[in-house]
Amino acid sequence: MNNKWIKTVESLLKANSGVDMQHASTSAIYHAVSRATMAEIADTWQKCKNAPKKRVGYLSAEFLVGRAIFANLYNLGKLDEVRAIMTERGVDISSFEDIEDAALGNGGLGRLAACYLESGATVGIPLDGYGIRYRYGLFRQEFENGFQKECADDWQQHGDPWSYRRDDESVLVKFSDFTVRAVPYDMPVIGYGGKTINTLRLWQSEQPDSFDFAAFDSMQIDKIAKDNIRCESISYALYPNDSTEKGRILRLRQEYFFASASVQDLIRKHKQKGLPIEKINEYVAFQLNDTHPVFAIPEFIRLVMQEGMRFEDAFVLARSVFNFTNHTILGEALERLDMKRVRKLLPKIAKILTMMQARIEKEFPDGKLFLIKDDTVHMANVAIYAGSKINGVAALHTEILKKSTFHDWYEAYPERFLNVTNGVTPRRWLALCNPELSALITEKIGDGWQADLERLKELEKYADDPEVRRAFAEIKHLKKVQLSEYVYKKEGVLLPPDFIFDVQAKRLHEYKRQLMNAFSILYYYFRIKEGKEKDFKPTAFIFGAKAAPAYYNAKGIIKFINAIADKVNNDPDVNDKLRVVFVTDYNVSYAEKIMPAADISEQISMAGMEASGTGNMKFMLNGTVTLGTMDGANVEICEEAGRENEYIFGATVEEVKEIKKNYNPWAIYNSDPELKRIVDTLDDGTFDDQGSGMFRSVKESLFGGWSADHYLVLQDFRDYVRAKSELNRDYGSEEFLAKCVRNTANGGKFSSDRSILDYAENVWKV
Ligand code: 26V
Repeated sequence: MNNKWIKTVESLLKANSGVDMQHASTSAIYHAVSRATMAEIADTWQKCKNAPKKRVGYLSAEFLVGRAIFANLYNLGKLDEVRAIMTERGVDISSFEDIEDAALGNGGLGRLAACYLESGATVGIPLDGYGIRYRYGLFRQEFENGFQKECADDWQQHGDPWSYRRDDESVLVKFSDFTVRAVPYDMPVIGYGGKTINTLRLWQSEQPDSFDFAAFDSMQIDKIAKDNIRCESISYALYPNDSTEKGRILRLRQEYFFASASVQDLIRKHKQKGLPIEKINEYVAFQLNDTHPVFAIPEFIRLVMQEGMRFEDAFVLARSVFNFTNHTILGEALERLDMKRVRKLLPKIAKILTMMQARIEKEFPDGKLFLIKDDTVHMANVAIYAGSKINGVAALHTEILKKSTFHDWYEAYPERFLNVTNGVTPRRWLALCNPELSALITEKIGDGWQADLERLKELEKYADDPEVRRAFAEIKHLKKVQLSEYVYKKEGVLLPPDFIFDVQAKRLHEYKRQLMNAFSILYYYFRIKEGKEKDFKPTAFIFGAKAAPAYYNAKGIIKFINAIADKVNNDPDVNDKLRVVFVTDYNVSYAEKIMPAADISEQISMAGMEASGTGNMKFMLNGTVTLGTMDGANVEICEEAGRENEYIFGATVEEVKEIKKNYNPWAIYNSDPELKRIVDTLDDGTFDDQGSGMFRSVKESLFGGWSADHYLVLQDFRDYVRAKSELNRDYGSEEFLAKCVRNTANGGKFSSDRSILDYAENVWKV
């Protein structure tokens, strides 16, 4: 950065905080540095906005962007310079780590959206994000006696210097009972190299008129306040992935709110260019990130009909601009909305959905394909019927969509289905979070891999070079030392860096089987105590996960793992061999510290359940072997790296289907005394759930009712510990080190640049 930039920082400090650098708070300096950088990029950003080409609107209820400042400076090529300039002035920029992440997403789906925007800007595709500017993001997690406690995530506590409010581009969104103003906040999305800057536009809901004077005159202060709250409540908080029904109405309002605002915005921009509405498909494409933005389709049809088009033409036009990505086959996650509610809140949208249903009845009179059934609208069906393309997020997942989830649709429209395997941005998930490994890579293969990740292949030959293996291992050790210090400071648990770091970091869900991992810890715990694991290499089990607030069993599993951690870490018989930690408030910034320090990447979902996974890719790039099932993108990780370089276990999708025909968890439990003893710790007094009943409920999920051990924890347990023990034996050997190198070397496919180019070519045609 030049002289001008630091002058701007200093004058911003003076103007906004009335202090110089020596006396300013971290938050004030953060603000000034960010704003000075915004000024620096303003011209490029403006130029990119007016690109005359076709633009893509990525509609997503979630963008889990994390911390912006380091990634932005890195992509501008200014991070080292800024660090040096600030150090000269007595400021350590790592203090900006105290600034909260923008956690405007739950997990995989939201983080994917953030990676995709960054890649779009990097490969130079005009891709803009549209979403909601939640006042509160995903809850912050604390533990109280080992129980998860949710706290409000006030991510704007230190301001929001990375966005501009654009009042002049506000739009109105109408519900049957009231109207709100959608106010856009624009964040720059800076591509690697800084040449392209796209926009993430997040809508905030506000009252249409700032003040109701009539009400004020008649002293109806409570009415004023109520109206205000009603409007602002729409973008007040991000919904956690919950299966509960509460809050459905507000959720529906959220979905329509941002879909409508985004579509209005793009149509308005199109008209401002003086272009005819019938040609909008030559200038705009929409990607619907899961079903949350699907209201955009009937809203689009409504708006172009307002421009004078007939329904049929409007429908055909919609079909040429919308595309849809599915992210899960989990039944309870497929959105179905009560039409009674839609009619009540959004009568015009309900009418258009009904017209669409009439159209499909005419086209397919047998009723196999439908949008509305039993007065319930199936949002995924709307997206498939009224869109050009539908994609799954990994090869296996897309096959499952075609074969079962959307089989009837696939038969009717095979040409609409395609796969686009997920990816992650190598800038944040390798270059930035692991500068040590990045330096080694650059030393070996030269610069440029950051934006051309297939070049990592050139590392493959070094897998056979003992020196490079050792260098890899030394870096891994260094990252473990760094993580260990951080975890000790934050969690008060000591993880010796010479232990194996075995990590499972992802949302907590029964299908992801954190419980099976917990059981495996108890397996080693008992065996070590009995002297049966003489050669077991010391292992630290690291968990990071949030459970949806209303997901009772997920919270029970968190408490269970925390109870295990307590017991194991304090037992002198085993704590030279085992450590367990459940890190608090796992988020993007924590992930950036964890991924580079992992020796083992746990990807152990029941086959068929994890659509793709993206954490698996982040671990791989950082030289970590996968301990996993043949699920999601794990399959492709094996394809790329060679299955012999991962540790694969468990039932495959086909085997799961077979096993489920007559599955009996009791039989497994009764025939395996070691496993029985482990499972029984849930209710034999080994652990205390403080009278909550949670552990009993977790145990019942394995046996009780129609869905006994729905996710085959007991079934896969033996093969899991078989693979885990094999990994433990191999660890540290020359061959194991080679596997680590081969994982990084073969991670090229999993760059989100590749995913975005796939979308551009096969879906958006830009
Ligand atoms: C939704 C819900 C809604 C209600 C019940 C509980 C529940 C549990 C999970 C979900 C998933 C929402 C969609 C999602 O985040 N899918 C993830 O998308 C990632 C990016 O494509 C992918 O890598 C993950 O495998 C997939 O789970």
